[in-house]
Amino acid sequence: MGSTSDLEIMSAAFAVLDQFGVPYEKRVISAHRAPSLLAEWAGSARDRGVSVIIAGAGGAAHLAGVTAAYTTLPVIGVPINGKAFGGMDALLSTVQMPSGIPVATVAVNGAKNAALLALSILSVTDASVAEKLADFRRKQTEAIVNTEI
Ligand code: RP5
Repeated sequence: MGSTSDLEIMSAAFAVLDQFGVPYEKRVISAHRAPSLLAEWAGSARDRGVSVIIAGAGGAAHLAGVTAAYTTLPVIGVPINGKAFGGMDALLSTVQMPSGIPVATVAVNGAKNAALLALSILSVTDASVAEKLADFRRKQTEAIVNTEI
């Protein structure tokens, strides 16, 4: 994420990954305030064994896009609702990538779905994650079927 001020929103992603028992790196790296560190971190991610990157940032949210520029790993962008525009600034900054450098952008503050999408990507080659995802969906459906109002 771009700042510790994003931590509260991004915690929803950590909760999902913890629930699924999937290990992850958790870093604050700003595309604007620490660009060299971002280049080094994203550029070496595949060699460290990272499979998917989730990048959450608000405002002029260039984190996901710049991260995607430094790696061919899948990058999922989470636009964060900061102090202005209801997060529309971050949404457009994250989603409107130039052709050739994709970012899979989830909803504003959609950190939970970002983690679930990352797990879906992992599930292509990891049967254990695939089974846990299927179980998650089963329970989610059951909860709705059993809802009484
Ligand atoms: C972005 O600027 C960060 O991702 C954060 O959402 C926003 C504000 O950062 P702080 O000024 O709170 O550190 O780069």
